[in-house]
Amino acid sequence: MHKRFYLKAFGAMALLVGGLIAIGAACGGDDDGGNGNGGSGNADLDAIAAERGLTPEDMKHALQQFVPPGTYDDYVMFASGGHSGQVFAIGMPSMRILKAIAAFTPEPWQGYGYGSDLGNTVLAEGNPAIPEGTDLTWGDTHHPAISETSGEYDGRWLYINDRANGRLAMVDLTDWRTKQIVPVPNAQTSHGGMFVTPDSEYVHISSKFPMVWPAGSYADLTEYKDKYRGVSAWMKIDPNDGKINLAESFEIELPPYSQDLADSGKLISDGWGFIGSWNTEMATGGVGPDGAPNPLEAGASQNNFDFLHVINWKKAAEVAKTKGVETNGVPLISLEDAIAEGLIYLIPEPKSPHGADVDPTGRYIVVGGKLDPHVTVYDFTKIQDAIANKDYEGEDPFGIPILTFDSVMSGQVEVGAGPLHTQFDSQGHGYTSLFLANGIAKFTLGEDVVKNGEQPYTLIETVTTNYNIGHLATAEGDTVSPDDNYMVALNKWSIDRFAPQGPLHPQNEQLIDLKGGLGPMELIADMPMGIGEPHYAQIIKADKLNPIELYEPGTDPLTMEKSPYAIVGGEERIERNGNVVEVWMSATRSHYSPDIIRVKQGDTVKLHITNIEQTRDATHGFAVGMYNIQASLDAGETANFEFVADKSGAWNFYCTEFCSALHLEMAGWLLVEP
Ligand code: RUQ
Ligand code: CUA
Repeated sequence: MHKRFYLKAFGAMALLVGGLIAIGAACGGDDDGGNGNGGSGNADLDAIAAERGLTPEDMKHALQQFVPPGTYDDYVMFASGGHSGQVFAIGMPSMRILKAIAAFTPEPWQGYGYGSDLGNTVLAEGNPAIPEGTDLTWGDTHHPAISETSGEYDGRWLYINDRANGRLAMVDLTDWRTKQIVPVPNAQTSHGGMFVTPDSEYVHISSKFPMVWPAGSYADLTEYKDKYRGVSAWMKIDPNDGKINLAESFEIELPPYSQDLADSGKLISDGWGFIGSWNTEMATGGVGPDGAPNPLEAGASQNNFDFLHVINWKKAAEVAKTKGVETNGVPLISLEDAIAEGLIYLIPEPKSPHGADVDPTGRYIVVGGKLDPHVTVYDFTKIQDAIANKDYEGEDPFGIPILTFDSVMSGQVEVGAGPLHTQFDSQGHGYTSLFLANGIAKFTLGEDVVKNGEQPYTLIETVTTNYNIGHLATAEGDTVSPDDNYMVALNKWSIDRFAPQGPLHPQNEQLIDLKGGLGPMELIADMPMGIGEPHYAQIIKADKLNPIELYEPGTDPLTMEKSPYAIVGGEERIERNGNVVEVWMSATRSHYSPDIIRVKQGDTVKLHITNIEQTRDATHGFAVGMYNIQASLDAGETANFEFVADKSGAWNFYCTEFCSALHLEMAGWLLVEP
């Protein structure tokens, strides 16, 4: 019965595939062509499809996704890895994983955090000053933000937040390695606050749960309203190296709500930022033997409205210079000053909102309310009018003016159950993920951006996703000019989509074809992610990325400058100074020089290794058994290790990368004499 179906289907499929090939050959087109004209090779394709049990639809999807061996993807998706603490780079449309980039968590393959100074230094500098003695080797990545120029991704740097510890990491996209982790002062957790301003002036990060102020002090939850505070942090990006300059950053005190997803204004709303929130009830939970039956989820869902925070960051940057009070290394504007200076306003958002996303024109801000089947769209021009006219419907318990909902709301669309996050195309559409309804809804925005004869604020269609979608990302989606071809659904559950693997299933990233924004949305591929829990992703055109092929000889990747410890072949040496043994070593195919290091037990070993290769991909590893040391040294890189030789013995060190035919011979001895 199956056979008959397939055989029947293949006639149609052969025509379709034949047509696709013919069209591809004729015009390089990548769209689906319906009317095929047969052509050669169809018998082969039929046979393959029959053997593999593929339908014509499957064949079409395979062609839509296929990237031939040896050719490159059009896009790279940078996805967070959740509590893996990493960032994943994935080629699109092929959905091939290109790299796991270590950020907050030691990563063994590249040897990040296993003895060499790149990972060790970055991880150590990422430890917050308060509380003292904090030694973090784990983080929870959520929201990547690629640097921008004029509102377009420019492919230079990528920032990502640590949900757990209120930090951010900077990944240098010249070599796809993390170069800095910054603990955000006066914040303990962070969630949705990660975005870059349109010219990468600042990367914004806001707190998730408020913390006790001042940092390091203690207050019981009964003092939540008075002693706990949130923060909106504007971290200054150095335009030369992408690193954060804390002294030129600034922060604004926020009420102890749970600040949530946030987005940057752009074009007409450039200079402003928007932060959603929930738990304006300021509930603190309390279940179990200790408290009343008052779980946080119930306490935080009482109000019909929470607040979208509207922040004038360009003005705040000026105000910070005179009114900012240096607080743990960063100028902090008090809530009182922020209100007096007109830096902050609130807008009611219906029922436990989550996503807050600004459309490519900068005019519309779309908010999804987890417990409300609508998205609510606010109009920035109306917000400006309401601010100018002091059109307030009240103020919050902290004195922040609340703009009148009806004055700033532009439209609502019923999209389905559990709307979370919204992305956009350039055709005036929003795409909202529906966690509860398992899908993505496509709808139109306001009248000045709606196109193709469509009506504003109308649901156009939904596509099913599998399952429990969180974020979604469109190609170039957070820029002023999204591409209208690909969208990825980042699903939390996969249930029955992949071969069973025990109780834990992979996440499922699903590739959707948007067809130029003209639809219909077509789901074309599943991608299991069994190495982390991606939350958000940004998708950049691959040709905007400009990674180096090699390090200049003797480069320290941390500074991207020549290392003072770099050597060339012939300069290798070992020097002893008291109980410090310093080694300048070279690595090349297929040996280290020197390959015997003699020390006394208890000596401090300072090891500087230069990979003197200048051949693309000629990476060597360096691992010492029993010392937990492992690093990957890329061609041209100089890496430094420092350790105490506390275990006596004859310890073998070796190259962990299969670098050459004589890779096994690339080894040596660390002789630690008792
Ligand atoms: S959010 S749980 Cu990006 Cu929907 Cu983090
Ligand atoms: Cu060098 Cu293996």
